Amino acid sequence: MNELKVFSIKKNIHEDNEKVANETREALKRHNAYLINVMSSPGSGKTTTLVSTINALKEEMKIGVIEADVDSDVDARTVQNAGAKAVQMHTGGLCHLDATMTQSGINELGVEDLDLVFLENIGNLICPVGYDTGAMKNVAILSVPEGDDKPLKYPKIFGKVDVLIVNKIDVMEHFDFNIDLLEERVRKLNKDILIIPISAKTGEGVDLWVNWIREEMRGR
Ligand SMILES: Nc1nc2c(ncn2[C@@H]2O[C@H](COP(=O)(O)OP(=O)(O)O)[C@@H](O)[C@H]2O)c(=O)[nH]1
Ligand SMILES: [Mg+2]
Repeated sequence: MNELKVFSIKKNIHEDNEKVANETREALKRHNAYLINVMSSPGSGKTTTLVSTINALKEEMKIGVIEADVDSDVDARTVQNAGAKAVQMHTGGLCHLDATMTQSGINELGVEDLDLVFLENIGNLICPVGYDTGAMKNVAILSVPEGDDKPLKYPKIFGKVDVLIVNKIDVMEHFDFNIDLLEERVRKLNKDILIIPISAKTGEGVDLWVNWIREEMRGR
């Protein structure tokens, strides 16, 4: 098994988060690396979506993943096995990542040889959205079993992200999930958002998501 870097980070309350985030974006641009921040509840399919994405893109670009969790290294091992360069950050109980923590992740990962980097944020719909990590784009995943009412309960995240992936559409028939109603609720909060229904498991819709990434990277 490949060696995997696992390290702990702490919150730096003295840094100006916006300043550090902007510095991160500038540094990534200099290295021609594109950072996407992925946020969602635990279990909605962040890691599975990343694995599908890595499988779809790994022949055409070098991909890295910064995994952030309170504990364990299972996700980092999973994306590493899929073909990404990976590091695992431990937040010691913190429920979000700020720009300084993300910068530590980028430094540990080393992005000089990478084209595309994903940040798998800590699983929850509340804390991560308050912090600019330095990513170029922010993505949320909502899975069908979580329900179509989540934009009503957690408006901030749906109002902020560039893309909403609606995952687990393969199990739609088992849930009373109304995707039109979800879209209506999300658009009230964010008229410019791109909504992409997928099944990370079967691969349905993943091409739309992957094409969006290609387009964004072309225009960087
Ligand atoms: N049916 C179905 N299950 C999925 C899909 N995506 C993820 N899962 C399952 O949902 C569980 C949590 O997925 P994971 O990617 O670990 O979620 P994370 O905690 O957000 O990273 C796992 O058992 C996955 O196999 C999907 O599109 N359809
Ligand atoms: Mg995960």
